[in-house]
Amino acid sequence: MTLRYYHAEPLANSLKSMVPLKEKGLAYESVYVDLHKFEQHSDWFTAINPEGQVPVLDHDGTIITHTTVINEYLEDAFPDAPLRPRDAVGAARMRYWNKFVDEHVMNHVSMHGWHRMVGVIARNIENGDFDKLLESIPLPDQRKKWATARSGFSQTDLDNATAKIEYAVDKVERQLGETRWLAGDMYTLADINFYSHCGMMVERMFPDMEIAKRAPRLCEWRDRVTARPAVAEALKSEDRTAPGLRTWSGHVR
Ligand SMILES: N[C@@H](CCC(=O)N[C@@H](CS)C(=O)NCC(=O)O)C(=O)O
Repeated sequence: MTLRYYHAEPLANSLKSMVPLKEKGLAYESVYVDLHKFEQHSDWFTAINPEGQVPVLDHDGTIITHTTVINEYLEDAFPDAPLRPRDAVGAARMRYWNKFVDEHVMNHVSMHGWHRMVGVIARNIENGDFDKLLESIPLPDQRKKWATARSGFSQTDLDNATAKIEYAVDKVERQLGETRWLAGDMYTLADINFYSHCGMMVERMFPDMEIAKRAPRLCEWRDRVTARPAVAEALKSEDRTAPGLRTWSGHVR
C-alpha cells in the first residue's frame, strides 16, 4: 500500500488533509508542490490533478482531490483513530460544520490572504508573463481570482469577507460554549477544517477583531488543537514557507 500526498505549505487546504494522515499514523510520501513557482499549473502536476490545485492524495494510483473528500476518503479507507463520529447524528453534525467552513469561511479568509500576499506576487510579474500565467490556470474561477489579486480586491468585497469571518468566529464561540469540540464531545474533521482555514491564524490576521476578548473559548480550543502531536508535527514539517507568508498566515513555527 502506498500513499502519496502532494501539498504546499502546512496551512489552509494543504494542512487540512495532512493532519488526518498524521493523526492516523499513516506513512506517506510527501511531494512538495511549490506554489511560488506555479508548479500547480505545470504539465507534470495537471497530469495528476487537471484542476491544478493542491492538495492531492494518491492511494495506490487512485487520485483523490478536494480536502473534504480526501478526509472522508481517509476515514473510510483507514477507520482506525477515527476523526468522524461513528453514529449517524454525530457524523451529520460533523458534516454540517464541514459544509459551513467550506462554503462560508474558507474563501473569505483566503481572499484576505490573497489580497495581502498573492496580490504582491501577481503585481511583480511582467504583463506578458502574467498573461501566460493566466492561460496556464485550468479553473476559470482561479483564473479570475489571480487577475483580481493583481488589480486588487475591492474594499466592498474585503469588508464583506471580514463580516463573514466575524460571523463564523461568533458562531464557533457559541458552539464551544455548548460542546468541547465543534461537532460534539469528539475531536473531528470539522475541528481540523475550521482550524486549518481560520482558527489557527484568525487572531494574527485580524488584530482589529480582538479575538482573545471576543472569542476566548475559540482561543482555548485553538491551543488544544495546536497542542495535538499530529497537528504540531504537521505544522513544523515540510515547511518551506517563505518568511513573508509565515507572517501573513500567523503560521506557528
Ligand atoms: N476545494 C479545494 C481547494 C484547493 C485550493 O484552493 N488549493 C489552493 C491552495 S490552499 C491552491 O492550490 N492554490 C493555488 C492556485 O489555485 O493557483 C480543496 O478543498 O482541496
